[in-house]
Amino acid sequence: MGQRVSQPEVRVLLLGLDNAGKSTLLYKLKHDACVTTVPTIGFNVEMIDAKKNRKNICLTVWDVGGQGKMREHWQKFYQDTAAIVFVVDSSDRERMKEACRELENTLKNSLLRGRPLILLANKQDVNGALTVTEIKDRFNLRKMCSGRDWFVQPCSATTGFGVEEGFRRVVQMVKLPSEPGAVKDNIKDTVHYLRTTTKR
Ligand SMILES: Nc1nc2c(ncn2[C@@H]2O[C@H](COP(=O)(O)OP(=O)(O)OP(=O)(O)O)[C@@H](O)[C@H]2O)c(=O)[nH]1
Ligand SMILES: [Mg+2]
Repeated sequence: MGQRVSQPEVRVLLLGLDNAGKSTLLYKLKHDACVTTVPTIGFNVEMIDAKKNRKNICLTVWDVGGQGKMREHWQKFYQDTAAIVFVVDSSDRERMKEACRELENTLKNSLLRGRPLILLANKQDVNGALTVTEIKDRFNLRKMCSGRDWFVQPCSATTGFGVEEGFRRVVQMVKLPSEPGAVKDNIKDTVHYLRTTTKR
């Protein structure tokens, strides 16, 4: 417990349309379990330990409901977000445009400027699911993500394929509070950042 207090903490926001598989992913990652989910009204949050640059860090992963009415509340979660994980149901071709529109809206918000995006192309176990290349094209990600790092990871939350790889990418791409350009979400980290960056 005491150890966790000194661990850098980074906030990761899990977004995507309803039924994309966000909650299934979160529980697969946290408990390596295939949990039967119900649509999320509100949010789930889990803390996940990881290592970056040989340091222990803690990812606080916020999984916010993706139904239409819930999307109005997404922006309340943007503050202090270090990375956005946007989950897409790759088998739902009919809702690709809707997913693309929601992602575009999200990335426009100034609170998320420059934050890395990891797009999880979920449900790859379903026959006929769009491939990573097709998803990159449909979302026009090169254009949509200019000015930020981005990556598309194929995965299946139910089989577990690609899930850990996806979150390893998140850890790689996220900036720790002590790094330039990182989110400064508490005074201790801000003081540490100023001390280390002004040292000659
Ligand atoms: N075949 C398959 N089904 C999946 C996968 N991931 C999730 N599902 C199923 O998709 C449905 C929706 O999953 P959830 O995790 O509840 O979706 P969500 O994104 O959290 O949805 P909201 O909470 O409404 O935003 C469930 O029936 C899951 O079992 C996957 O990789 N493959
Ligand atoms: Mg959910």
